Amino acid sequence: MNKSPLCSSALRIILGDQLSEELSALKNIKPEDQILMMEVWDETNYVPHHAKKIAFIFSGMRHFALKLAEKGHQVFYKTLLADKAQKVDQSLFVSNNFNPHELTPRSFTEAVENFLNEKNNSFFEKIVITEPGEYRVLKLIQTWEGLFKIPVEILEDTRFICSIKDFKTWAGARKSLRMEFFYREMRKKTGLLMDTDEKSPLGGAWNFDHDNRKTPKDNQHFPSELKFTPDQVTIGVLELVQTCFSSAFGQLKPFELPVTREQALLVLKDFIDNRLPYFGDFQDAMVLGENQLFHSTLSGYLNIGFLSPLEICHAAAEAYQQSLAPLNAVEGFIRQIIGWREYVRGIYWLKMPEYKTLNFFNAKQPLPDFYWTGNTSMRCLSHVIQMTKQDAQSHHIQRLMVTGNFALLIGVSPQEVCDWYLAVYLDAYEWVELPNTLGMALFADGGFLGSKPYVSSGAYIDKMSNFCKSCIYQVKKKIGPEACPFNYLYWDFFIRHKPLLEKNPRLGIVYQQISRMNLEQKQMIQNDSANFRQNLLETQDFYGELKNKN
Ligand code: FAD
Ligand code: DLZ
Repeated sequence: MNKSPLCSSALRIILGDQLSEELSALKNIKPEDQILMMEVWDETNYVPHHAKKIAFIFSGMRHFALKLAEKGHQVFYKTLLADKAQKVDQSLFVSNNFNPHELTPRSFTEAVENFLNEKNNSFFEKIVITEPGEYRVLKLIQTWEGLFKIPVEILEDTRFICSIKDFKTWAGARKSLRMEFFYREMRKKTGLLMDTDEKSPLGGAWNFDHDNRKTPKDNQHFPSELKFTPDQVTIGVLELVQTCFSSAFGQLKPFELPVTREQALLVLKDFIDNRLPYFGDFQDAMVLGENQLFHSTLSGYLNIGFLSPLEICHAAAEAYQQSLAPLNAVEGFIRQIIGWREYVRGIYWLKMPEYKTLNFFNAKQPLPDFYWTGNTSMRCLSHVIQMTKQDAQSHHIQRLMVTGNFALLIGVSPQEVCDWYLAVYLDAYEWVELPNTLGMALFADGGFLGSKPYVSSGAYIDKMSNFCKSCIYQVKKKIGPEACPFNYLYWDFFIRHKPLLEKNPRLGIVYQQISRMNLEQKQMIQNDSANFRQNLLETQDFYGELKNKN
């Protein structure tokens, strides 16, 4: 777009998950440039976000705006209830104005338009923005040049190790896009945990997962979490969220999360010192009353921009060099970040927008209500959902093998499941949530991301957790009203989807076992499963219903 500006200043826009001073949209910023940040309604309700997530993002945004202003930048900020953006200074976030102007802009586009209208038509030479994390937002930004008649520069998000373009090149050259091969490329690229020849992995192997997956003992001690007392800025946000999102999912308080880079760095240090050494051993373990175990809980702080993936990985690698953490833990942890995290982002941008619509199993069951309430007699599900309501966090195996596993087994519509995950977790933005949910947990992409569906019977949950001991269902029973529903649902899943799955080479053993079942066994599995799904639709609680009948 050709435009001869009267002024040479740029409007630099920062989105709610771009809170990093290293952001490409802030590179080479000039004193006359202006920064715009916006709290807008449309971003708070495209899914019904957890109250803690909204507060975390708003408080993070406000603290970041103050930091940039303190550094001398001209920062303008639109709070949720204000009709226009105001220049940021210490007083802006002190009190809330709960009398919103009728015309409060609802979307990023409206808020930018309002801001531009306030200025002289030719005030800005261009808009500069870092590529967003969601396809939906990218499409919106791409309309701005036409709408506002001003050039819009969309810059690469250099917070990632692998650019979208480089991932496409990597993917284009191969038939199979397995994460493990991508991960090896990232190890070589970053030099993390590489031998002195820069080609071979430290310790002689790329992956030490066979040393992981232990179950904790009953008296296992888990380090307590770091907690932060809300300051005045956060208190203002909590008041706002309490007033405007009073029926939002999840507990807003206590709110003890880090809301600045400095606080997130303390969480990183705490993880490296106290959890990393055991991260590998207990990566897949689940324990009643515990949400974090030896996980880092860094995803939310990483995805919002407080921390960078490389600084986290270097801190972990340094702990290994100093003999403070074993290789299986450090390698496993680094793989999650430079492997899985970068890989799922690559898949998202490679496959959108079609990816979001995939439904390999044609699953249509609605999401059970108890995903929002936690009220179910299945102990594993009630534990994970209650913890999610409390913290807006849950570790990987809880998301994959409890809530994800169950949704896949009963055949919930992938789009409903994805919306739930996008809403309830602090770290959820579509670029990372969608491939994990639709691809990894639900196999709705038919095996593009994973080679077989991640489903399990109750035995796996029993092995990795202490949930089953206090559940009213019996994990050892396979059939009948007292049997753990995961048991018959597991076999029913494979029987129902035989035409789609039986040729999968990784499922040969499963279908051999099914072929050894007699007709009656199969019939019982299918009957119990059909009853279970029907009861879920009607009563939300299978066990209670059956007990009443018996
Ligand atoms: P740790 O176990 O300490 O792992 C370290 C870091 O590795 C994490 O902080 C995270 O940045 C990264 N990581 C680990 N696994 C993955 C993965 N599969 N994909 C991407 N990054 C990974 N992660 C999100 O960040 N946002 C999401 O919205 C999200 N949705 C998920 C939905 C489902 C159904 C599943 C199965 C997984 C999802 N994950 C998501 C991945 C993973 O569960 C979380 O990153 C992890 O639980 C965050 O906790 P943590 O920081 O303690 O992780
Ligand atoms: C998730 C979220 C919420 C709740 N609110 C805002 C907001 O008011 N302003 C903002 O800039 N971003 C918000 N976000 C994050 C965005 O919805 C979106 O996920 C990211 O910008 C990724 O494109």
